[in-house]
Amino acid sequence: MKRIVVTGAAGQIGTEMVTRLRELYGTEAVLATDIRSPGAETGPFAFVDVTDGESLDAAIARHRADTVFHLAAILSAVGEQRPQLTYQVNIGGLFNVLEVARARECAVFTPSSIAAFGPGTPPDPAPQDTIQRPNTMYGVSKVAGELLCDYYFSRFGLDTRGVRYPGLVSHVTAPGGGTTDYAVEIYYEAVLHNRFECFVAEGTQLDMMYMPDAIRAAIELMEAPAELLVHRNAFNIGAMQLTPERIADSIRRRMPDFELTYNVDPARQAIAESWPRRVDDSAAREEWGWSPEYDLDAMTDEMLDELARKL
Ligand code: NAD
Ligand code: AKB
Repeated sequence: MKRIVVTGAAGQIGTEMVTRLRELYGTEAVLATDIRSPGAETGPFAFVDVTDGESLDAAIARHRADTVFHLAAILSAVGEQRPQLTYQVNIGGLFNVLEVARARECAVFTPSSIAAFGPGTPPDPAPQDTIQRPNTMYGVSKVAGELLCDYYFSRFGLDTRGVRYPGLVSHVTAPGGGTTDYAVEIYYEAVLHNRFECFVAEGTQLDMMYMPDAIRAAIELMEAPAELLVHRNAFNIGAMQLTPERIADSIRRRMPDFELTYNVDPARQAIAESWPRRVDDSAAREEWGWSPEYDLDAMTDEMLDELARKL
């Protein structure tokens, strides 16, 4: 992995992925791309819409890339508002990335999500290999993406790899319209107003992960010896199982008066309830040594410190 193109580089994951990849491989080695400009100019950037295969191909060829981190996507909540766009970006965009990577001989990292599971999946824990019948367009696109990546590996020998991310918590770039966004917003509101009105219901448990662990997972998977990988494109990875009240309790260690109330959004609640409460990530642990570093309180401490500085 020496010359890298990142799609969706201005997003919640992309911003921090680009920073870390540039620290590891050098600023000029990493071309950030998106349909919107990144907040800060930290190195090479190009406007690339992943639904435009020619422009994607031109960027990858010009950069002489050997690896693509494909992060451009529409997330779950926006996905239910705009299912047709979600299909075009998440499935059409991935197809373009795989086709260009096939022609240009690039390795490809594509994140899937806990959204690739559905109400029929055993919820606690969701096994690595199990029933996947999601009922959101985002989830449908993620299952299709996992299968497409498997197909390009088995049919064309393309080095495709990926993880099923849980909800990601971070302080650098705001999340882009998902269901787990509440777990980010709760920290912003704690720092700004010492209270938070939560759009998912009390007791709703989902897997979550702090962004530094998520970035490290992607890079470690891409650096892992290929012969170790059985589940190439859809490794369950977990770190912590959170409910709104567990996060609030962690915040109250430092802000005892922090107030949590609920105003449930039925659309996002329904999405959350269709996802598992926990994933079994033993395949990732066994095949490439996955292990999270952050627990809830360590994440809370860093989120509150960083947001207090930023806000
Ligand atoms: P995000 O919404 O923050 O960022 C996505 C980026 O893609 C945005 O900057 C957007 O401008 C860009 N984009 C949208 N349409 C595009 C197009 N047609 N061409 C090029 N760029 C386009 O999303 P994220 O949280 O950074 O997610 C990145 C990937 O990780 C996605 O595949 C997502 O499904 C997956 N994922 C994220 C989470 C999470 O909690 N953040 C969890 C599971 C999986
Ligand atoms: C979302 O909520 O849509 C994402 C995800 C879990 O894929 N954060």
